[in-house]
Amino acid sequence: MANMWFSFLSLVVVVCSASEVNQRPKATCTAPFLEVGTNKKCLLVNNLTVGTWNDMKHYCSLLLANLVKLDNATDFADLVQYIKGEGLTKAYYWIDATDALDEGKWTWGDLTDVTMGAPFWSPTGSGCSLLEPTGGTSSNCAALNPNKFYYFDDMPCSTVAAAICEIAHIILDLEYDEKGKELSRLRAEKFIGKDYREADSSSLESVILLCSTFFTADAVCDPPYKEIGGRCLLIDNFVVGTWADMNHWCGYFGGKLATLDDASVFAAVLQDIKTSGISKTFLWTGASDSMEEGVWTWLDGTPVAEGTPFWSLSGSGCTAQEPTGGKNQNCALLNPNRNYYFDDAACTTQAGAICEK
Ligand SMILES: [Ca+2]
Ligand SMILES: [Ca+2]
Repeated sequence: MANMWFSFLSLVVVVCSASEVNQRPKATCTAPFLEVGTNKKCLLVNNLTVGTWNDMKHYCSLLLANLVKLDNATDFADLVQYIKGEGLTKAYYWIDATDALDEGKWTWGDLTDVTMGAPFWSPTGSGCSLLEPTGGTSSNCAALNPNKFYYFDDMPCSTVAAAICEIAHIILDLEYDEKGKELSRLRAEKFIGKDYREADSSSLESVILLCSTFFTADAVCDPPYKEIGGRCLLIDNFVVGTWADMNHWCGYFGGKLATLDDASVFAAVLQDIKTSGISKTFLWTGASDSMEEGVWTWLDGTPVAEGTPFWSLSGSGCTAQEPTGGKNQNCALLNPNRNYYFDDAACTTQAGAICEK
């Protein structure tokens, strides 16, 4: 028995060391599509051609493409940076999300569920404490709203807006990845259930899938830290204190206030807050502009990303974006009254902490 385990693990290690087998097929975008973001989505952000949601879905289909699917916070963050960087601002952009088929149930064109809440949907309402979508049966299509810093917003599908098209072969890549993950999971369950002989290890593919399970497995975190979004984090509000106090507190556990510099990590933190049942509380991050007003940095000195999908909206009609506190507010926390989007606050505010080791 032990020998069989050993030889199987050897096989996994040997095959996994051939790293090229795990690489996603390289995306090559053909004009008019351009590669955008770390996941190399092939996108066309066109603010000149406009129409209803259906019109623009048709327009994309003429290019053998579809309206963009944004089910990944990193892709969303990269796209917003691209729109800003290219000066493609001021347009509403249709995306592939709709609840026209079943009011309140938002799906992408491939009928997968749209992730609701932060960090995708726009803050709205009094004090920006609510989140879109709020348009009910009169608003059944989603767009990136330039007046809401490109967060998702539901609009009447008859609204005339621009579009972001995504070429189909990337969608196929993503489907391949998702299927791969699902197969990995099923096979890993069999393996862990010691029924590994039934796992089809004779085919190279299944071993590769097992590899991806072993080698993208959760980071091992020392308690009280736990793996959240691939980082070792501690989200706690049992003790509250100033920003400096709580950074010191994190130090008791060998860490410091967290660097939430990645949209997918931020999304995972939000998910953890939602599922862990932690009571509604302000939570310090490691971001501050104490050293130089307006220049936000993490504790390691790296710059804090501006804008969407990290920072809350504020002001009447939610048409401004944090940070807005100037010299009085030099530390950033996750604000429970703003669905835990980033907000600047006085560093003396009493808040819990997100620590990272
Ligand atoms: Ca609706
Ligand atoms: Ca400030």
